[in-house]
Amino acid sequence: MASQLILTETSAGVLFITLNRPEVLNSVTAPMSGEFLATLNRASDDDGVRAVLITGAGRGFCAGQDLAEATPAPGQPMQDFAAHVRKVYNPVVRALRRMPKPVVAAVNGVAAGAGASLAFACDFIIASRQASFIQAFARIGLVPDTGATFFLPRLVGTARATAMMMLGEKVTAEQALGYGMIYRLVEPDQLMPESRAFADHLATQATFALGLTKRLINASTANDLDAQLEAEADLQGTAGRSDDFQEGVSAFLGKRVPSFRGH
Ligand code: T3D
Repeated sequence: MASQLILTETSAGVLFITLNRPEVLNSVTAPMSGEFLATLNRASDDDGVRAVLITGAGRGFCAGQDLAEATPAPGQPMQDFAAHVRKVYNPVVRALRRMPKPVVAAVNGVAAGAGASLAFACDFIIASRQASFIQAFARIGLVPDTGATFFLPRLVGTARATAMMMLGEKVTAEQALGYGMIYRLVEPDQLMPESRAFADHLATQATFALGLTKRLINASTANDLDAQLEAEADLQGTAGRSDDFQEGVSAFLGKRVPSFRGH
């Protein structure tokens, strides 16, 4: 069923997801997160979806937790944030990382708190020159969550990650490119055309192997070298049995462009 909180559209193998609460910079409520998770889970199981593109409606990408929702009504107890993070945010991060196809974040504006973390959990970040990234948690006396303490040090190194997470300062898209935090920086009016073209390209590639590659990237964060070499050998065996591999080699030898079907 269509939701107003999460807009979706599928075209040529790309699932296009728009976080849609523009009046509050797409800050996240529990119902919105539930819709987002269900959408990601459906995409994960749908062979017709070969790439996912996520953006925000209006001038923001996502401002993290909706702070109005997080604030108890007068006389009511504070909600249990541990339970909330486990229920609302952690499953989304797992769904993004387990998605067996590439996920692109097209960051159109500010990405703050858990909104920045969501972008970091994607495989590619393409950012508009108007985008920015803020580890807003420190500003309100919370700790970074939604995977920020996992992804950010790996993306930018411990020194910059620590500064971002402890100071809560705005990092511009241009700085983010220099830090290696994002894949590509584009002019605002080019964000969606370029991101769509990029996702369209990804959706024509060897999706099955890309999904296995993502598994290896995930595993590399915990494995030692021997375990990682073994995982590569194992999944190379799996990739080598795929139709896409047959097609890739046949196209190479035939000096033609491959036509991958994603399995
Ligand atoms: O609940 C739990 O389980 C804990 C988990 C927490 C995870 C988290 O994500 S914690 C971090 C939450 N996010 C923030 O602290 C960011 C709050 N927002 C801001 O600091 C600023 O809005 C921005 C720096 C992101 C952007 O600033 P600016 O000046 O461009 O926009 P603005 O005027 O502040 O915001 C525009 C509107 O969006 C405004 O509403 P209004 O005044 O027009 O009616 C503002 O209140 C609303 N808004 C922005 N962020 C949120 C929000 N409303 C609710 N929650 C927000 N996070």
